[in-house]
Amino acid sequence: MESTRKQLIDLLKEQDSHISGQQLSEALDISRTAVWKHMNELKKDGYEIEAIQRKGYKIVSSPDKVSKNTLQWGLNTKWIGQHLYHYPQVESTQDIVHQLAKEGKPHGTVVIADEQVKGKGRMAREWHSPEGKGVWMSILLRPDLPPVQAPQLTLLTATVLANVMDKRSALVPSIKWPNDILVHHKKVAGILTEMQAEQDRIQYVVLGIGINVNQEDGEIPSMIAHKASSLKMESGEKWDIQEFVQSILSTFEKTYDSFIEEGFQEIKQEWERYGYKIGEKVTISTMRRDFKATLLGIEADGALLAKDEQGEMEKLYSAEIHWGEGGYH
Ligand code: BTX
Repeated sequence: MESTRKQLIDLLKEQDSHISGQQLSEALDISRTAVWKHMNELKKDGYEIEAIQRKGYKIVSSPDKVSKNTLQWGLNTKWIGQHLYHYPQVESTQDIVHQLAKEGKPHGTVVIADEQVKGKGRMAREWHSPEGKGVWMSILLRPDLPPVQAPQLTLLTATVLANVMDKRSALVPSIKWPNDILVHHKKVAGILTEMQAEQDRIQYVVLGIGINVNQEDGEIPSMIAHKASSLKMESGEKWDIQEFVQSILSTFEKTYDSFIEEGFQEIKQEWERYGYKIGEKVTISTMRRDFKATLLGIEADGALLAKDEQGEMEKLYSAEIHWGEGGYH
């Protein structure tokens, strides 16, 4: 039933014009009445469908609201999002996935919410996640990797987000080490990777993705408005959150699978292609000191590589990067 509906949506989406009930019933191997019933179900889930006699059906608009059904029907993936939970409001999708992980839910389980009231960033920072305006989701991964490789998953996710934004718009995203996606020097997305591990094996990883999508001017809290923005504010266009999430999940699956098979090299190159300020001079603050350095790229273990003014190479695992006036600090 669900897969027929998914095929039906795919068929309708492929067409620019109408597709007849007869064609649909043949393609899906179901009766005309069954096609009609499916159409009614789609309407219930918020699809607007035009039906014209003798011409057939056409999707006029897809639902604005995210739901488990509509997300899964258009999802072309093998393992990610096959278990998917959608909630209108949660404290944090991270906590829900931790819980699901403990209950034994599989690799690729996804939790997505319209709103988070206790969205979290790194080091117990807050992540502003207003209702219906962004992607607030967490993915459960059970990689067969040693814990030292966990930072690679954050870097991988950053390349996936940059790639999808790049493909779907004229925006030029960049990745600020280790986990921010910037557009026009402002943060539009963040990644939070939390891990449960034994000494030499990861038990599971909860990968949190927060993306500001459709906030308008004035909807970003004033405290962070100088350094944060949304895709809509930067591109001038409203984004279809549903399709955006589907494309993130399918790109994630492909990238993750090739990372597991072929290793980190390609991700590293991709990361450096989008890397913010790579090849440029910045100020780096670590626990020990502040110094000026040129950013060179990343290492396989996720460290940031920089060369200081004395020509010394520095490998950084935890640091803040600053530059110029304004912009992100
Ligand atoms: P971070 O620690 O790099 O960034 C947090 C900082 O970013 C905050 O201290 C604030 O200055 C700024 N900030 C807060 N909200 C926003 C926002 N909406 N847009 C831009 N800047 C903001 C980044 O942490 C990791 C964020 C992960 C969020 C996802 S959402 C799904 C999942 N659930 C959850 O609770 N967290 C993750």
